[in-house]
Amino acid sequence: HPIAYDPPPVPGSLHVRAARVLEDNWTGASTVPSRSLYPHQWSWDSAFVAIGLRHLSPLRAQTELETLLAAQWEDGRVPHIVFNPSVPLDAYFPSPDFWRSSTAGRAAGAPRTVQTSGIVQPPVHALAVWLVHCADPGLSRARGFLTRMYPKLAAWHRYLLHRRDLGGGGLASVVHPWEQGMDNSPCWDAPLARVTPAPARSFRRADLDHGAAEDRPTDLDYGRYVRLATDYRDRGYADAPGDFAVEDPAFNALLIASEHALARIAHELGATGTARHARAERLTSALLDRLWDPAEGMFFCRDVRVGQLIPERSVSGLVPLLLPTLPRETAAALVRTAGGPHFGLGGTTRLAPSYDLLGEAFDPHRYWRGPAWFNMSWLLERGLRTHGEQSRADALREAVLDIAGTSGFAEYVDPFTGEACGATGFSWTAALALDLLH
Ligand code: 9YW
Repeated sequence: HPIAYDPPPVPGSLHVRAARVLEDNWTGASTVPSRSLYPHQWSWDSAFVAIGLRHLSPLRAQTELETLLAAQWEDGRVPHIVFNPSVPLDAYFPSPDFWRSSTAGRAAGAPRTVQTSGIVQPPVHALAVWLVHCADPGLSRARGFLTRMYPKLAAWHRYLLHRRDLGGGGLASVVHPWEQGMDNSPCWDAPLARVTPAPARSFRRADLDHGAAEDRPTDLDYGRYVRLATDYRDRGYADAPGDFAVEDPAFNALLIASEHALARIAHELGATGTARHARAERLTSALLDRLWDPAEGMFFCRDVRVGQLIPERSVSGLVPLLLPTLPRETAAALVRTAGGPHFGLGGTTRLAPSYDLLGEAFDPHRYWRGPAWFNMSWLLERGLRTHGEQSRADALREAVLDIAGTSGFAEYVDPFTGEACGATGFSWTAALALDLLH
């Protein structure tokens, strides 16, 4: 009998395949986000990776965060990239010779032994440290994990709250689109338009060697990213109001969630943690005062230079749903907005799009201008569950697990179809799928 030909499925369960991605991307002390595109250690990637890795190896998860925090600057900042010295300089742009951390960052206390970038990324770290501790408290105590991490995390939050309150309203500002993590979000279009781009011939984009140009930011975006980073470096990474300063809802919501986590860590170490919970509540009030738009039912970015909200709907404006102490009506409005025409969750989209489906700049394949990213859906899944939306959370969880597997753990996907974009074998996609399996 002729046997119908069935292509062999990629072997292994989702768990086994996700674990293999993290194994392949492990360098011995940390995990690269992607072997091809991002061959160093990234800050918020490592936090998400550790959250998944804790289910495979609590020791590796602790090590991941320890490696990152070992590169912390004396002023408290945690750099967005820690460079691997064995990777050739031209493998990723901007490389260590662009940031020049050990010379340009000397006044800010950059480490001498390791090369880093000079900007930051969203503060997911205290949350990750706490979740990693909870996965194996015995190992964590035996290794003094929380005792060693606590002062570093406290200094990190102090840096953000003191050096980065550029708007004076109690929230942290980002000074570069790369800091917020959604590089080419349409939210940055207006503030970036004020920045004179660096000439295209003054740098070489290594990302285009590995990624499709139509899925990546444009050359004009890159010219502006380079200008902003160069100016910051040439100021010795001093935090004075510059051309770009934005208060972002996701960045600040993650800071608040991490402040609550830091309170739990303090409590575990024998303090009360009360002052930290109180600080998180003050930050939550500031977030509501400065970034909430009741008419639109979501949070917006604030352009600190002009003192106004930026009228672009980004998934970032839904992320505060993560916060358990958000007022009930605020959480309910966010759930409605997520399921409404701008984000389509549970309707037209399978995962949360990074940007407004009805926005003029929407593009389902271009990076942070529409595609769905797994860390955003993971945060929303947590938020839905936190606010009692179990069936919506279950549906989102199912979609994340399904699309993580079928896309080969893609970096980002078409929000309607789940089609893979960017790199595959992407670490936080694998890690967060693993976390949702547990
Ligand atoms: C780049 C590593 C990083 C993420 C960012 C994402 C992308 C780097 O990759 O930026 O060169 O474009 O936007 O959030 O941390 O995965």
